[in-house]
Amino acid sequence: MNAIKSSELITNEDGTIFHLHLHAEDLADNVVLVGDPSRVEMIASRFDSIELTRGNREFHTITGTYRQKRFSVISTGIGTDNIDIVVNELDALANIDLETKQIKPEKKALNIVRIGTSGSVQADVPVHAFVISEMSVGIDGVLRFYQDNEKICDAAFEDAFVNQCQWAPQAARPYAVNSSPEMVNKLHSEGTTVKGVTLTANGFYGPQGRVLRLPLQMSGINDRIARFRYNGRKIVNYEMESAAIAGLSALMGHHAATICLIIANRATGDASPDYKPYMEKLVNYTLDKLTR
Ligand code: R1P
Repeated sequence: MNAIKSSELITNEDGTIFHLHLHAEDLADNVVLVGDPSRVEMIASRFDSIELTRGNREFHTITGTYRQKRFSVISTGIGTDNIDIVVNELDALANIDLETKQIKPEKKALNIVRIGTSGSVQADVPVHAFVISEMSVGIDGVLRFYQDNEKICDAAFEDAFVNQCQWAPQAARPYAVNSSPEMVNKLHSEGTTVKGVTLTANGFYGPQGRVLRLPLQMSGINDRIARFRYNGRKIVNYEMESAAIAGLSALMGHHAATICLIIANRATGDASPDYKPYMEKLVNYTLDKLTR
């Protein structure tokens, strides 16, 4: 097979991959993704041992061991544009020889869990709830650039969403994609976590229905999103990464899911006065689940 061109798979002088600045051996098979770079250190402070700390732009990595399991915690910054970078580079580290730029004959599957913050769109899913994204609906369009995206998406769900929410025809068609069911089951505890559908937006203000000075193209969209129902499913929360993580991971053969802390409720107008202690609880909960 031909090698991938250097312009397509860029490596740095030291042989690390372009944005993450990691060598293949720096990456653990168990990956925790977070948006906020400061969350990387907070999570790694629980580790029994740390073998590597690396940072470039918003992408900070700490690899270490927690309860005898090797983890890499990596910050992605905000948005699915960054997720396109991070998940492609994680996959390249796992499945492409960075020296020869040849795809390795044996495929490696990574376990990827995003621990994030998000906003609830349902009045009965309150601030400080833990929400697991069983399915994510991406309104960002990133997954649509990859061949066979429609094979892993639920077109009937997408049609129902577009119709019920009166989605603007000039906006990208939303893509509905499942998380890894095994990972969702591993993370879920009845009574502690809520499983649901997460809406992944490509912006924080207009794309999540917030009005400051500019009126919205899709006026009243959040009410329609909250009322949307399909096959007993509803949208629970908004954030900005889950759908691209789930979609790219599904196409590449990795096992991914997202678990988020609700820090604001868009339906009731509540916001957490201080979400940090609850994020610590969510991190403890998730690491415990991942090492059982
Ligand atoms: C927006 O403030 C950011 O917070 C949420 C959104 O998805 C977006 O990245 O997640 P994180 O707290 O993980 O960054």
